[in-house]
Amino acid sequence: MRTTAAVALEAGKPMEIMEVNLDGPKAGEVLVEIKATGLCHTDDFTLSGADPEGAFPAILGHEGAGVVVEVGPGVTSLAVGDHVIPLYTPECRECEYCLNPKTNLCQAIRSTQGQGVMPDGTSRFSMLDGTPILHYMGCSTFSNHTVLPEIALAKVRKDAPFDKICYIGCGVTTGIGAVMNTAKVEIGSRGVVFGLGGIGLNVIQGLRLAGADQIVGVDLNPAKVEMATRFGMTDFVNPKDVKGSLVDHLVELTGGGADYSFDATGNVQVMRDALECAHKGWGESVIIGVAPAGAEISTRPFQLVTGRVWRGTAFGGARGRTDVPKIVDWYMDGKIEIDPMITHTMPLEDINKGFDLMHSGESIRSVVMY
Ligand code: NAD
Ligand code: AHE
Ligand code: ZN
Repeated sequence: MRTTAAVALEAGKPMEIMEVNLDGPKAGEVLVEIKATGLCHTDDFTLSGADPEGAFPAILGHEGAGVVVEVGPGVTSLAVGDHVIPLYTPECRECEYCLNPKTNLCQAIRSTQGQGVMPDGTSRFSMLDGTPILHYMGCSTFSNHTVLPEIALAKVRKDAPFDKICYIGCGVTTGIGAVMNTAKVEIGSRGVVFGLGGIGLNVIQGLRLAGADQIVGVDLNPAKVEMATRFGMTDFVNPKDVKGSLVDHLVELTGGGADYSFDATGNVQVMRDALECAHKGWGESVIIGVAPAGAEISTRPFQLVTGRVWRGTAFGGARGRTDVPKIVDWYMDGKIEIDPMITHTMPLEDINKGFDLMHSGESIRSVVMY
């Protein structure tokens, strides 16, 4: 079939909207019509050329929601008409990782996914002249139609709006999951969140759900304060306004240090500050942000010797086929809020403007509606 997609032809260039060829689903695969997709900073990171796994031409996008159009041979858990959310972290329920309760990092298709191809080693997308186009994070939601492995789709209820639940495909689940699944924050905790964007605001929402007593937000952009306060931030710190050490300031503000801190910026110096503002003896710092090729984190080992813990999280530690339908229920039941964070919507033709809004700091989440 033919479909319309935003194609990333090369790093650092705007995507181009074009008709592309899409082959039908092979064994174990599913053809999905994407109805809506969010724009995550990770898409921007890859488009910029900073992603060591970035390869072009590719169809980016990994925060979508849509409807099953066709299933390939052997698909048993999904049928035509089902509503689905693509999963960049699949859940095969069989691999060594899925069978270990300590991780959500299913590895069943990780190596081919990282190379931009389906598990059989080929791409379903091509240009009209036949040139192959790579998949991205196994999802490619910047295409109106896409093909995914069955294990990379969460089946969700049909009454949930696509233009909101697409955000559960990354940002919402990552932020709330980092608090609930990775940090396992206890009631009464003090948290510090660096970066009040599409992910950090969901960390804040998660901290409030977990019953944190203090939720400190740190961002260079004061325009983020209103939304962060709405979602539960109790104190705001703009590093530009702090005279002296940011870490010392945060330790003082939290009465000795954060029980839990989170980096949602992708900046390795911020990651260090996040670790070092954690409380001596027990503070835990969770890295969510994705850093550019070549970037490394560092701190004095003494920071860890004296009881701080540094950890990371992917997709908020969520097992997608199991957890994502539950998070959709939380949204539909009013336990979590999504709508205010979706500050802009646009047709696919304007997707590059959505990234401009991200760069200028005007948007929280932009959503493309097909
Ligand atoms: P975003 O652009 O919406 O938000 C980033 C925020 O960080 C902005 O508000 C910006 O002003 C702030 N910021 C930038 N530099 C800062 C600094 N030095 N100090 C304080 N604040 C600063 O991005 P997003 O979509 O929320 O993504 C955030 C990060 O999380 C990105 O690195 C993204 O790649 C990563 N991410 C990781 C996962 C995962 O599974 N680990 C999932 C989604 C996104
Ligand atoms: N390709 C990058 C790594 C990118 C990365 O860490 N991705 C996160 C999800 S970000 C979603 O917005 C993730 O899931 N990581 C685990 C994994 O297996 O990719 C690089 O540095 O090579
Ligand atoms: Zn993302």
